[in-house]
This record gives sequence, structure tokens and C-alpha cells, in this order.
Amino acid sequence: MRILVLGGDGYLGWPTAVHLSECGHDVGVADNFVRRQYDHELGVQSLVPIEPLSVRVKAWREVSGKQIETYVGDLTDSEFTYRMIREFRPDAVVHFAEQRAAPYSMIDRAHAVYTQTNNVVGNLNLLYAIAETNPDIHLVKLGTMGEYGYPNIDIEEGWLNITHNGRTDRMLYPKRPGSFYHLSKVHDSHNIEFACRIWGLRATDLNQGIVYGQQTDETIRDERLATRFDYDAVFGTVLNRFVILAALGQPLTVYGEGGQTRGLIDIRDTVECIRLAAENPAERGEFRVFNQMTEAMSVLDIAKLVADLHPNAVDVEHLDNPRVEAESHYYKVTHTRLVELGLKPHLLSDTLLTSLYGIADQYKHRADLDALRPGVRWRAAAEGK
Ligand code: NAD
Ligand code: USQ
Repeated sequence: MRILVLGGDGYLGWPTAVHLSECGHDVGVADNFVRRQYDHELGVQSLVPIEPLSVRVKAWREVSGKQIETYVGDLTDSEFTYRMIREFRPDAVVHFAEQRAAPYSMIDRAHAVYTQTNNVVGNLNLLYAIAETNPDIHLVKLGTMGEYGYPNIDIEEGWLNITHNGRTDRMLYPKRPGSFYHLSKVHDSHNIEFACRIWGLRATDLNQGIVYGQQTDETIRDERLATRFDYDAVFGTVLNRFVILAALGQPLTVYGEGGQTRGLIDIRDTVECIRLAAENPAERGEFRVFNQMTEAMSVLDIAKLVADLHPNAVDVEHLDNPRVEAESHYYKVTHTRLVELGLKPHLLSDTLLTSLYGIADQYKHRADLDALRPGVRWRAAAEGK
């Protein structure tokens, strides 16, 4: 298949691109490098050094003999998006190319507006480019488990059968997300479902949980193929961040009680889920939703696990929660559809954590300790700060 990976210079996009290439697909990647720009803005860098995209692509050619085409541009630029879809002629487009940090979207008005404009407009340009170029192209879109929020009922895979006043319908599962970033994904999901309904597009919305890990079978083949590993309080996600805090000898920062339960997934499963979704496309007109997570754990349990398995003594510290979120809640999620397609999950094991400890230890000298404490507060706008 010809598969275009949008956001192919990012944490997940790059490992996915090389995985799909390794599996025999013709792969193109697109990126505007804005993720590298956020690092400059925040004064931080990936803990593991990463090469420019041009070097990564060259290294992959040397290591595998396979070519990856690159498109440098911004999805909010419709001319770029249309040209890329027309030139590459993909069978599937994997769309990772969005601003993905909840705290970044909550810094202030400008960052919230940027996040929603970048994400919603980029996705809408892509929907039009697919519809007008070739409506047969399968869109594989990265959504997030956080779209659902944390309701007091079981979470289904995207859709819910509802009986109300004696009548029954199949509706999109109700959404109650927890940041302007997570809201942007809800807006995307609605736009995609509408495009499937009116234009007969085919789409898979992957509601992914929090990803952990840094290496895949392909990226370990050469250090120039490494993907990013974030630890700062804006972009660092909880498990990766706790592993790096432990390596630095810093306390693990549990926000509030730590009863927040989240879906998790190993980066090696992420790239495999994308392959499975791409190789088994949705039907024309179908808006298909998969919950892309393999296990659930509370933040406090994640902290305890990281601390217990670490060779050094690690403290767990409860901070005032900078976010507005339930710190203890019901959480039961259906996530069977990717397993039905053949996913064999890697569950969080000592082996993975031990190898992550090694990576964190090797590069801990690159961390900026000033970037560790959370500075973005969800309530700030209403508190006049
Ligand atoms: P990332 O920021 O590392 O990668 C996203 C890439 O998209 C970056 O390289 C960035 O430069 C690019 N990009 C952003 N806006 C663009 C635009 N307008 N035009 C072109 N390129 C653009 O993020 P990631 O962690 O790899 O996440 C990828 C996707 O997966 C995101 O959509 C995110 O919401 C979703 N996701 C991530 C996680 C996670 O834990 N990392 C979990 C669930 C879902
Ligand atoms: N948390 C802590 N301490 C920390 C960091 C986080 O207690 O030092 C808590 C947060 O308060 C939150 C939970 O851990 O309750 C998860 O936070 P996170 O920053 O790891 O994850 P989140 O903001 O939800 O966003 C990440 C990715 C995003 C993706 C999402 C999947 O950045 O792109 O969409 O995970 S999900 O959470 O399923 O929505």
C-alpha cells in the first residue's frame, strides 16, 4: 500500500513511518517541524537526541535499503495539503500532525486558539483534499481516549446504543474532555464522522491512550533513527516523565490524590495498531472508532510501579493538582477491536521499564531541572493570573 504519515517527524509518527516501511509499504512522511519549534519556545529538548528528518530518512535508506518520501509543509495550508495528496496518491493517510499537549493548549488564550486552529483546520483541509482528490483513500486519524472524559458508565468504542423514551438509536458516544487540546480531537471526530456520512469517506478514529516507551524494532537499528523522549511538565507524558524523574533522583510528581485512571499503550503496540488499521480499511461511508489502549492504571499506581522497580530509592510527592480533573472515578473501557484484528499487546512489564531506565540514565545530563515542575494551571484564566 501507499501510506502517507502526517506528523512523521514526531514522537509516534517517525517510528510508525519506519515500521510501515519495514512491513513493505511505500511510505511518505509530512511535517512542518512545529514540534521542534515548541521546544525552542519552552526552552527544552528531547532527552534522547534526535536527528533532523533529512538525516533520519537517509539513515533509514542506509539501514533498510528503503526510501521514504518527504513533504515539508503545514496542513493548515490547503494548497500544500492538496498538492501532497495529489502527488503521493496514497491508499491510506495516517494523521498524527496535531498539537498534542493538554498543558500547552491551556497556557493562555493564544495557545488554546492556536491548538484548535492548527488541529481542526488542518484536519478539515485534509478531509476536503481526500474528498476532492480520491474519496477512496482511507483516513487513519489519531484521536485520544481523553475525548470521552471519565464518565460514570462503561466506555464503548466510539458508538453507544441508546434507548430513550422507548426509542432506540446508535449515537456517537457522548464526550466530556478535559482540555482545549482534548476538545480539538472531539471537534475532529465530529468533522470526520460528518465527512463519512455526506461524502462516503472511509475513516478510522483511533482513540489512543497515553503512550510510553522510546524504542521500536526499527528505531533501535541505528541511533540516528531514535525518536523523541519528553520529560518536561508540558510535553512529557506521565509514565515517560516518571521514569526520567526517577533517573534524575527527583520525586515523582503525582497531581492531587493520583486516583486519575488512564489508558496506556506501549509505543511498539502503537506502530502495530496503525499497521493493522491501515491494512484492514474501513468501508466506504464508515466512521470506525477503535480504543487504542492495552491496559488501565491510576497515576498513583504508575508512580508506585516506577518507584518500586527502580534500582535507586525514589520518592513520590503529591502536588496540588494544576489541572481540573476527577482524582478518583469509575473507569471501564471496551478495547477489543484492535485485538480482534490481531494486536498482541505488550503489557507493562519489568523488562520494558528496566530498558527505559537505561535510556533515561544514559541521557539524564541533557535534562533541564527547571522544566520539571508543572507551571500551567487550568484555572488561571478565571483567576486573573
Ligand atoms: P508530536 O508532537 O511528537 O508529533 C506531531 C507531529 O506533527 C510533530 O512532528 C509536529 O511538528 C507535526 N505537526 C503538528 N501540526 C502540524 C501541521 N499543522 N502541519 C504539519 N505538521 C504538523 O506528537 P506525538 O506524541 O507523536 O502524537 C502524535 C499524535 O498522536 C497526535 O495527534 C496526538 O494527539 C496523538 N496521541 C498521542 C499520544 C501520546 O501519548 N504521545 C497519546 C494519544 C494520542
Ligand atoms: N500527571 C501527574 N503528574 C505528572 C504528569 C501528569 O499526576 O507529572 C497526571 C495528569 O494530571 C493526568 C494524567 O497524569 O491526570 C495524564 O497526564 P499526561 O500529561 O500524561 O496525559 P494527557 O495530558 O492526558 O495527554 C497525553 C498526550 C496526549 C494524548 C493523551 C491520551 O500528551 O497527546 O491525547 O495523553 S489520554 O490521556 O488518553 O487522553
